[in-house]
Order: sequence, then C-alpha cells, then structure tokens
Amino acid sequence: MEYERLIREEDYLQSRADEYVWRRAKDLGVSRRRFFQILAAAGAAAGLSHRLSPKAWAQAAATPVIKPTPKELFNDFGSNKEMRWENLYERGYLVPNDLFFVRNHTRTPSVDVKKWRLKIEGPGVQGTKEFSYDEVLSMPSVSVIRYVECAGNGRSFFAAAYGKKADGTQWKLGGIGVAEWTGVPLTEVLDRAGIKKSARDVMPEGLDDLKVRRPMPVAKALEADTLLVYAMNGQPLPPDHGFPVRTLVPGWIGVANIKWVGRMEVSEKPLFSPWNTDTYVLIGPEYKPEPPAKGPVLSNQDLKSALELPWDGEVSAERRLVRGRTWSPFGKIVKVEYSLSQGKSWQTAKLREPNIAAAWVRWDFDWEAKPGKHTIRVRATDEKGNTQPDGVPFNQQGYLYNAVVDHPITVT
Ligand SMILES: Nc1nc2c(c(=O)[nH]1)N[C@H]1C(S)=C(S)[C@@H](COP(=O)(O)O)O[C@H]1N2
Ligand SMILES: [Mo]
Repeated sequence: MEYERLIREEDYLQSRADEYVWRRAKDLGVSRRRFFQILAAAGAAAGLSHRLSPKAWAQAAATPVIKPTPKELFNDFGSNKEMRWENLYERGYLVPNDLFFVRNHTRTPSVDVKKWRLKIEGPGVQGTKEFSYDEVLSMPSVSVIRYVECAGNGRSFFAAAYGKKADGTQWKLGGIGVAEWTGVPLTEVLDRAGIKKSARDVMPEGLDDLKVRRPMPVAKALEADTLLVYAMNGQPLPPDHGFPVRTLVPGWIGVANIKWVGRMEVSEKPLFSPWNTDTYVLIGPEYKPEPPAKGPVLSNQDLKSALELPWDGEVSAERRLVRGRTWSPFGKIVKVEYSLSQGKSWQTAKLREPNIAAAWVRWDFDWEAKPGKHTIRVRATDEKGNTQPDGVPFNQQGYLYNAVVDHPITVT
C-alpha cells in the first residue's frame, strides 16, 4: 500500500480491516469478485470510512501493540493503550515499561537490528551518513528523566465542555508516562554527520507503515536533553516504544518523539509532513490557518495534573492519602491545590521530591472519605507562573486540553 494514501488513520485501519476480512472470506470459499461486491455494498450503506465497526478495525489491526496490555492496567483503544492512573499509587517516580502508555498511528513494526541503519541525509549535512546500532551504542551517552505525553491526552474532556467530541482517541489523562531515557544527544549524532551552520530543521522518520515523521528546528534538536534514545528505564527500548531507537524531544508533543527511527533529514528550509500540517495543528473557531499548515503548529505540551485514583471508580470509606502528579514542559511545579467542593474552597497539597522540569512532581493530601459520590478538582502552578485554566478553546482534533477537571469518585 502506498502510505501517502493511508495517512488518515481511519483509512489505514480500514485497509487492514479489508485485508483481514478478505483473508477470512477466502478461507470460507468466497470468490474475490463476490468479496468486492459485498464490500462495495457495505461501503455504500455505511459510508466509506466507517465501513467496519471499531471492534472490527481493532481485530483487523491484529496486534498493533506487542506487550501485554491487560485491562486492569490499560484502557484499550486498539493501537493506543491508555495507562490507568490508579496503578501508579504506591509506585515510584518512574512509570515501569510494562505500565507505560502506547500510542501507535498504525502498529509496532519488527526491526532487524543487524540490518538496521540510521541514515542521516539532506542539504543540512555535509553528506549522507549511516550508523549501525553498535556505532550508536558506542557514542557518548546520557540518561535523563522526562515525560512523553500525547498531544491528545485529556481529549475526552472537550466533549463534556462543548457537547461535541473532538476527533481521535478519547483519552482521559493516561496518555502520559515518565521514564529514564538513555541515549546519545542528537547534537552528538548530528556533529558526526557534519551538520552545517545553514541547517534549519531536523526530521526523524519512523520505520512503521506510515513512516511517521515530524520536523523540529535545529535549536531544539541541539538541546542537551534532546536524545536519540536506545534504553528506557535501564532496559533496551521495548518494541512498542521504538526499538531500536527513538527520539526524545523533552516537553514537546508526543509525536515529536519518533519511534523506530531509520532516517533523519536535515534541511536548510522549513520541512513539512502531514504531522505538522494536517494533524498536530490547532483547527477551530479561535484558530487561523498558517499555510501550508491548517492551523497553528504545536510544539510544547502544557501544564496538567492527574490523580492516582480510578476514574469514576470506587474506594472505601476511610481516612486516606490521596496522591497525584503534576507536570509542565516549562519548569518545576511550585504549587498544587485541590478542591473537594467543586471550587468553592481550595487547599494546598504537599509536594514530594523529586520535582523535575518536563517530568513531574508527586503530591498528596489526607482525605476523610465519607460514603457518597464526590469529585476532586486539582489546579497547579509551575515556576514560570503558568496555571491550569478553567477552560480550553475547542479545537477539532482535541489537542492540549489542560483545564481543571472534576475527577469523579464514589466512596462506599
Ligand atoms: N514512528 C512513530 N513514532 C511515533 C508514533 C508513531 O505512530 N510512529 N506515535 C507518536 C505519538 S502520537 C506519541 S504520543 C508517542 C507515544 O510514545 P509511546 O508509544 O512510547 O508511549 O510516540 C510518537 N512517536
Ligand atoms: Mo500522540
């Protein structure tokens, strides 16, 4: 399949669904001609892009994610798996690899590391350079603790705020994780590739079916903590998280952290891909197109908080320690307040070290939990003075929802 035609995730999944259904149909003795007649009829009836149910899409994508993602740990959105926050309670600062959310535009590819090469090319470097896995591993490395968060994390809250759903995976707040990432600073790799003074953008490209790729300006690529990562929490990067290498672009939207990198383009002109023109841009009544992008192009994530409690779940009536975490791409967190009265009164939560910029801070407070339905509201402030707003203007694709939310919880 030509990937240009399959840029839309729905089209991609549909094509895989068709493939899957065709294989099943063939096994049942259906002829190819008859199969296409059935497909066409179904398409006309249901509207092309939604011919199959989401369940059938998920089935069709077979195993879009390789690691086990049991429903106690993850909310299942097919190729996307949302971390369930309650599982971070009584865990440490880092999210273990087994619990880390997965966001795949298509599915995890299998990469043969013996054949794998990182190719760096384009007018922004002296010439084309290739590095093997061993060569990457032998370069000077660093380890940093940072989050990776999906730009759509919190998207589902647009529906409640505006009475209409934004397009895409309906994440609550589990599209984030913090890990210790080990790798080679991108600046080190780009130096070896002979990056020129005139270089402008760097665009890593994935080896997955859609070749997901997205440029960043050289200034971001050369920051000390922008890495070509090969280990996550002390283990070789797991397949679902980008084996053999991914980029880490701290503070930036999830999609900047390209997994399964096989190629990097270095340009002297601004670069564009579908992921900075059609998606990961703000489209909505408050935003104007910025051609060739359909709206303001996203870079940083935003300040957000989440509670380590089941979402709309149950806990027992007792005096309990409520815990949560807050993160900002702009700096450390200086204040976290919570309200058990839907904003009538606020108290301050205790912050717990470490408090790492572009990672998160943990905090807690005591709660005399009495039987009944409750909501817990949290708002935070970072060292740059950013606070969580009460609302976020609607954007069609539901990015960067960081407003204060009411976390529903029932005490029994
Ligand atoms: N090659 C490639 N890189 C990718 C993606 C992808 O689909 N393909 N998804 C991106 C998105 S949208 C996010 S939020 C992060 C998620 O990283 P994780 O799956 O390791 O949590 O990976 C990014 N990198
Ligand atoms: Mo994402």
